[in-house]
Amino acid sequence: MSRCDFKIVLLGSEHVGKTSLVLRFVNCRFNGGTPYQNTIGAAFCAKTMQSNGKDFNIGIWDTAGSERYEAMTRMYYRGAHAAIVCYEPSSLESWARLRHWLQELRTVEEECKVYLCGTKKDLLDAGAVTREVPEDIVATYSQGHRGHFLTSSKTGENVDELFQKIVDDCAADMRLMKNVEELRLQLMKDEAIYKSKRKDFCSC
Ligand SMILES: Nc1nc2c(ncn2[C@@H]2O[C@H](COP(=O)(O)OP(=O)(O)O)[C@@H](O)[C@H]2O)c(=O)[nH]1
Ligand SMILES: [Mg+2]
Repeated sequence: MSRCDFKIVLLGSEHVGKTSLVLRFVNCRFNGGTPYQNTIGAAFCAKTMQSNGKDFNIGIWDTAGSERYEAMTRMYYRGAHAAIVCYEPSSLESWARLRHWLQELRTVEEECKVYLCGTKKDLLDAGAVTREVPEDIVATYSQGHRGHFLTSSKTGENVDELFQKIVDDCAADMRLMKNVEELRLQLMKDEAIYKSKRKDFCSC
């Protein structure tokens, strides 16, 4: 089974920590020492996760974030089941951009489950940066969405929790699960047809 059951997209300003979040989650590592590498267009990762004892393949699209690539980014969040919209609590600019993505998502992908993610928690905890985005404003905005997580890709804090909540929410969504089951059945039928055809033509 190679196709994805759930499609997750990461949105947010450049440098906010989207790629680091995906790398921490998928590879359990953090590349703090390496120079910043801008994501071009988007990158894709896949991982198998469990919810309620069942396996699900999740596909994660990490987008570029810069305005330069905005039209392209739209292509990636079309059909997404969930979106992680990132901001840095120490940057009002990144919060303004998050609000922009929330508006976009609401108009384009009504069904998409939205999760707000404040990044680089370790820097806040260590006092290396100061919070600029007030907590009460974040709480107000979070109410209309599936949740808010304050994560650190450096320590890993709350990263697995965020992705697990997404998979649990998707797995509990009856309408979405109906589509997943139908697609799985179709895939099994297609595979069976392909295998029987290959057997017919195989001369060995
Ligand atoms: N201390 C710390 N730095 C982070 C964290 N996440 C990302 N960074 C750093 O922030 C910069 C931008 O991260 P990146 O993931 O490339 O951001 P993107 O442009 O949103 O994909 C990089 O230098 C990362 O090392 C974090 O949780 N803690
Ligand atoms: Mg990136």
